[in-house]
Amino acid sequence: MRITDLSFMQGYIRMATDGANMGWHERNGGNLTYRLTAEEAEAAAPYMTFDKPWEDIGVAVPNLGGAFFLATGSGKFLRNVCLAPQDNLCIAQLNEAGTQYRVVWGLEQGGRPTSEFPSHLMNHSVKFDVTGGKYRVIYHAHTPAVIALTNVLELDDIVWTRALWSAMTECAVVFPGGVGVLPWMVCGGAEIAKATSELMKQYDVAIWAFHGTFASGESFDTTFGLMHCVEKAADIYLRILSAGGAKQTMTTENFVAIAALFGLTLPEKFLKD
Ligand code: 2HA
Ligand code: ZN
Repeated sequence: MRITDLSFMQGYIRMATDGANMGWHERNGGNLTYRLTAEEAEAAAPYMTFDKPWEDIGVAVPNLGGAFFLATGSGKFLRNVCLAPQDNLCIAQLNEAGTQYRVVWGLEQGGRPTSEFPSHLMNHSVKFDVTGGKYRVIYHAHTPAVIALTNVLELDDIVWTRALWSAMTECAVVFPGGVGVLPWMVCGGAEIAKATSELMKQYDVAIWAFHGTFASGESFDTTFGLMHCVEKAADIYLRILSAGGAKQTMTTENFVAIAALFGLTLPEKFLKD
């Protein structure tokens, strides 16, 4: 038995590999964090050491005090995760106040958690509260169609949600809450962390202009599926624009019918033609 045989490790490694194969993780682009369950932390405990120093996170996430996160290493390539998880990933434990972390496993060649660790933790913190602890995954990817579309579509939640929903019938079912959009901001800092986590109070998806996508979910499967769906819809929408624009498209009535079929509540602000 190795730590990498544990199912949460396998799930993480598969998702990192799938994302890299999708073309979303050039070089060290993108990052993924997962909040372990108490049982998973216990199963991983024999492989952990507790001798590394505590480091400041830069933000405070008191509701996540004591939690363990599996995270990408800063500057590490998601493509390499499957070859050497112990060098490219780490498990970080938070202190009880949720202000500091220490690496308890991984990064065996040195390093620290992803530069977006403050963003990830603030988003985990918000999602922990709004989902009653159900959501465990935060995923950031450099999704090419979304990035391209941020150059041509107005950077507005309503404009983006309608565009993506109308690209493909499935979208309103996969992200009924819609998507939030941020203007370009410096990445890796507390500012973008705060702005993204504000969006995460209402959305599972945040678009970062000229940069990529942040997504959150309950499991590796649903979070990867969400990222995939958003990126595919953006790609379809770009093709529509490239073909000269839509001659006909889905209507508010169509979305209302989808919501009724699947028992979903779509926010009012997205239901205006
Ligand atoms: O991990 O994607 O936003 C590299 C990045 C920073
Ligand atoms: Zn990025």
